[in-house]
Amino acid sequence: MFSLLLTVATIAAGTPAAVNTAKPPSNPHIEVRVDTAHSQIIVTAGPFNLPAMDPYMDMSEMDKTPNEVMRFDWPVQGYMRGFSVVVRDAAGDTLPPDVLHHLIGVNFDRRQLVYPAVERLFGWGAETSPVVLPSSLGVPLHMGEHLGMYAMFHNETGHDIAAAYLQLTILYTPSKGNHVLAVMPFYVDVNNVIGGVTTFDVTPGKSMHSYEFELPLSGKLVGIGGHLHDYGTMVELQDATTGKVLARLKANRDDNGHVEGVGRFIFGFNSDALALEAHHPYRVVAEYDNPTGDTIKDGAMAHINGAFVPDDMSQWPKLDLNDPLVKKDIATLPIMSDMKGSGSQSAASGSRSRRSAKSASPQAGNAKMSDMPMSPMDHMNHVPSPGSKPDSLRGTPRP
Ligand SMILES: [Cu+2]
Repeated sequence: MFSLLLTVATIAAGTPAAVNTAKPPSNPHIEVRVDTAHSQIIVTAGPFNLPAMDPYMDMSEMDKTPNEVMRFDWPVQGYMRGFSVVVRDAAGDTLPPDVLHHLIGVNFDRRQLVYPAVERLFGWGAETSPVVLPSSLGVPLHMGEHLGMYAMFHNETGHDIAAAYLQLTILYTPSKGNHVLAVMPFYVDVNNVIGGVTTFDVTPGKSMHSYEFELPLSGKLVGIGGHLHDYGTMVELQDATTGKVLARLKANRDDNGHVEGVGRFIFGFNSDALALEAHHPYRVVAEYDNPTGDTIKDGAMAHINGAFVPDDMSQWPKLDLNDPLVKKDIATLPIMSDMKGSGSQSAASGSRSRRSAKSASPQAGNAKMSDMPMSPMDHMNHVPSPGSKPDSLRGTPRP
């Protein structure tokens, strides 16, 4: 599902766009089109001017590429149930998927479940495959709701791209005439710093990090996924009162401890979903095991995200735009703390440039971007067949 799209399309050098030496366009605009026949919303943004980047330079160089938040309004009364992204050039031809490092969607009208921060509605990385929820599920959105998205690009094609266009296709289910179970994004991090970096240092040997939290309303988790950087071993959800492990997501590591992926778990959509109680203490715990003997500055991240079905949607915490943390979150939105962590991580490990890390272990770099704090959908685009073995352990019997 998260298989890498390693197809590298060859772009002919010297396309009309590339030879244009005039000052390139730098004010991308956004266009939203609704295709009611196919229940699709097509959001096109651009043009973006993407100078060629040195593949061996530090990832922080990416901060120089356009990454403003582009706002648009949700144009239908209905549920979001999937999305996909392609990048095209001025001629409409598809660009290599890894030109787009990530694209994050934000809902400025709704708060996150755990944190006083705006909702991260969806996320896309170069390695993401199109996401589709079962038709009976969807993220509820109201017509006119204020959304936005921001992108980070990484042009390693070897030549400048004067005008790139993002094309986001969102699948929706109209509210009218459809019975849809509302699922909401769930995100909890061992070190979430709103408006700051969520990365932390990886000390030699084993280390644990945790964060205790409560939910403002009760509901059920139908599926979760985890995110860890290299040397992470697992991230788990605990009942903080009893210490019981509710779900453990193990990292898939190679012999050197490089993380190639983190487990995900679908509890189920009905009575088998994991019930979480309002105002009850829970804990997210992550373990790292760093064999290098060195501290890796800002090398780690750990979070769980997933899909949450509230018992009573009307109890969802209100977004308080006067809350200093919410203000800070919005003000710092395009800042990608994750990549800063990755950048210093590759710097710390010296010889591992992005490209060499990529070829040595195709998913290692991408694990960083594959499940960011945003959408339930990353983890929902497949439903395990009955009797299939989950790739994570559940510590307690089903309720
Ligand atoms: Cu990360």
